[in-house]
Amino acid sequence: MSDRRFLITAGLPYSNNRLHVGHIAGAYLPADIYVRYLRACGDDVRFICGSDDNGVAALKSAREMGISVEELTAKYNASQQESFAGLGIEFDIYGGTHQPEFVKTHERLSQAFFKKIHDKGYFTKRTTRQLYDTEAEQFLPDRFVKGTCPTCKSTSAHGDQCEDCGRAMDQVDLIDPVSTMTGSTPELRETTHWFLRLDQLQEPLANWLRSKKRSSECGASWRDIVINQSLGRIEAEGLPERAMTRDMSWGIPVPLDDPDAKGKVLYVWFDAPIGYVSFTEELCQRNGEGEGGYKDWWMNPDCKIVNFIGEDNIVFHAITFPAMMLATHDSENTQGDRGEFQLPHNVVANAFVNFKMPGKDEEKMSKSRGTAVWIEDYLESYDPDPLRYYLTAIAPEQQRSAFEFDDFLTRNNGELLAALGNLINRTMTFAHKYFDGKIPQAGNREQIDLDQLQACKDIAQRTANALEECRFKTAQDEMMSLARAGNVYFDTTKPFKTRKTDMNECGTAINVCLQTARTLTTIMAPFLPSSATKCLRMLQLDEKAFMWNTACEPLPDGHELGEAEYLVKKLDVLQE
Ligand code: B3M
Ligand code: ZN
Repeated sequence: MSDRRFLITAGLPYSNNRLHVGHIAGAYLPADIYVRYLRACGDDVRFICGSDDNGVAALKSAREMGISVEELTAKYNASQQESFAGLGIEFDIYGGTHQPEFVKTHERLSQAFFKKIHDKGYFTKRTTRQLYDTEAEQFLPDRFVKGTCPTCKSTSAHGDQCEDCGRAMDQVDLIDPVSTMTGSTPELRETTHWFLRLDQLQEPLANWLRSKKRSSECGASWRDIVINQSLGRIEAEGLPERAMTRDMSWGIPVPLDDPDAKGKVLYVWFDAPIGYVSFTEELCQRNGEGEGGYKDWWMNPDCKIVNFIGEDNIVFHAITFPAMMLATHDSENTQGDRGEFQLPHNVVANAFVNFKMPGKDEEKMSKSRGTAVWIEDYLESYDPDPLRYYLTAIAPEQQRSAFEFDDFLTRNNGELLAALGNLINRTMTFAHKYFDGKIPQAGNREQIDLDQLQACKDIAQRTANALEECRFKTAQDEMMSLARAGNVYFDTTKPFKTRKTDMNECGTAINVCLQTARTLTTIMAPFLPSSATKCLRMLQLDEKAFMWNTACEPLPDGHELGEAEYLVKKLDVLQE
């Protein structure tokens, strides 16, 4: 048992839609691989996720679907949980910022957080002008206003962005604005909001981010994409104040005794990251650890917090949320470089996965254009591991990549099946056919045999090194290189020939192949958990064999094997 503690979070998906492969590749699969690996090292880990239920996105979808926002978010929260379970992504808790069992704790902690920042003087209360829909009797969130772009004059501009020229928009600058809620023309009215003084927090933030750029501690150097979008941004333009409240009825009420706070809720990006904290609290309570159990994770410097997210969430995880946490610092800490909450050890972000049809250019995954591969649909026809394998093989760790269905099939058949499946299969079949389903005698090992056993050790170590550094694609490649080495060994030692000439020599080779399968079982488990479980059955081992330090423990001569099973299936193009 190691003495490391980790709290791992994966970005909270909005509960207004189903999950597609892009979401999985971006945050959830790498997080799950990391968690499985840490657990195999004996680390104390909690894996936290849940749905992001508040904000305009849910409100807008509910309106479009003609159902209540509670119904909508409950429906998608359930659908997300099903997709995750189907892919073997196993959280310790899956909450939801407005789900009935979570909303009370979430509201309490979010409001306390807001109050604390307020009391520390890190909010400015300011009155601005915003568009108000007199029919709906409410201020319009950016996404509920359409109009003409003042720059390119396109008529498909929204309150936050112009769809044509891509320019970010201030809703009050739209020409001829129309409310998409009622179709009426909104009027400008004054409204008051609370702005987080990011400008006052940017110094300690920048210093902290600089320390993450080049960390000597293993696995603590952040990816360039994260540093560039956070530190890079602060250094280039500094941080403006940002409104942390909204005029809306759906969300967490602003907890201030102030008439101006009436009818206002916390900005969804304020309360969503606190979801990580409130779900941790809920988990602690369920585990009987008493109230306030979350502090032992969030305020305990012995625990490392690692956030897994998609690239569009970087700013919020590497600037806004850390700034919120810094703003909770106590008065003795005049530098303001430490809050009550500890800052993340790492923020691991991936780029997007695009979608590619044969003979066409890559494009963004989109519901309306039908260019998304939905997990629910995938799971109707396929097992989880081929997708896990593929999404890690094309992991967008440094830049965007593309999901191509043919490539998925090709890699399953040409890599996963041809290397890993094949080695396990031929070894198991051989052991059953010629060695009575038992591990043959190790016998006299020669250099080639010793080299293969050494490769098991070296590759297990290299896989671990890459996993420690969150280089998942490299780690999976390492694991696969052991399968390939095993096949080369099999082909070179030719047990299919020696069984006719020298049964001892043949036994030595099959023994080494089974030792290789033993190591593979442990080191494939973070990536391909269902396949690894099949290997456990075939090798008649229990789950302790998933512990990393057992990866190269020799299987004794004569050890009884389980039945041979197909590890990887050949996949064909589906008939429509
Ligand atoms: N719901 C954004 C997204 O799904 C947002 C993440 C929240 S993490 C605290 O892209
Ligand atoms: Zn425009």
